[in-house]
Amino acid sequence: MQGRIVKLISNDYTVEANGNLYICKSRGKFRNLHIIPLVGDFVEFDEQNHYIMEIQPRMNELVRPPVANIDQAFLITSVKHPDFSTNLLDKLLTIIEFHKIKPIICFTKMDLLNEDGLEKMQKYMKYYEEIGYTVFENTELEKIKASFQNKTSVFTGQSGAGKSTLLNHLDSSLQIKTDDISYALGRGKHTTRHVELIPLYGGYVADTPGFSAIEFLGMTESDIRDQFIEFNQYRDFCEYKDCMHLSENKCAIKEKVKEGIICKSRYENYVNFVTKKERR
Ligand SMILES: Nc1nc2c(ncn2[C@@H]2O[C@H](COP(=O)(O)OP(=O)(O)OP(=O)(O)O)[C@@H](O)[C@H]2O)c(=O)[nH]1
Ligand SMILES: [Mg+2]
Ligand SMILES: [Zn+2]
Repeated sequence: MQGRIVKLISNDYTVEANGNLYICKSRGKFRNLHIIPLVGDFVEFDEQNHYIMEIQPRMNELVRPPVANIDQAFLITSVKHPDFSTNLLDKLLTIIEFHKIKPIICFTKMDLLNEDGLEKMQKYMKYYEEIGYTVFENTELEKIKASFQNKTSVFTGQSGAGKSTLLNHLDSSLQIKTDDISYALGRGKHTTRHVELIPLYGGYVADTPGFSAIEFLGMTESDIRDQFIEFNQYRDFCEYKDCMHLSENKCAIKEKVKEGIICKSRYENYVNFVTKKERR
């Protein structure tokens, strides 16, 4: 029978087929082939013995969160507790772009900002929108619901950013556990412990455990460079065809940063990502 893996807890895969759920095990042969079935996989399974038999080729897959066949990723980005980090957002954008998944930036906890903070955030939001990203606030529930239609979406972001809270607001019947204590202490504690695809508003949405750190797995320096989407329109004006926009002379990107057209924090994060060894 054909189905889709919608949940993984320990070694139990929940497979959905024609509206029914089957708890299945993975077959030993996958382990030998070094394939791990992922949430989001389309599979052939044995409904008598509850074994996953075959995995359909994947459109894409992420390591963190471990999900396959994703159309779009909501980068759930807290602006306070935990505080807004351009570094983290730009890192997530780079990784998601590299996997050819559409990023949707979704800011949370805007209500906790004072006037100054709000003004600063609005500037960032405008910038990310102008370079071509979809930007939501977690209060824009109708817009978010509409974007789920016929798509597989993942919610990803730092622990405590408000992923599960937003899902509960989108559908109050979900009642996913969220963390109040860690919020009071100002730190995340990984309230969500497993990945789960939830059918919602005509699509599937994955709630995932948050993270405290992520890495650029399998990406080269030029891979990282190429995901900074606003650089691409100027790069032909760099003196060197393969300019890395670092110490090269006559670099159009550095010029645009000086002119204030490319956001300084974006450029600084880029330099950080390509020059630091943190990702290897
Ligand atoms: N003030 C405010 N608090 C929020 C908002 N969104 C979430 N929170 C709070 O932030 C805390 C963490 O929220 P969660 O939804 O558990 O965060 P999460 O991203 O699911 O965290 P993990 O499951 O650990 O990855 C909870 O106490 C929420 O009530 C918001 O927009 N404003
Ligand atoms: Mg959660
Ligand atoms: Zn350059």
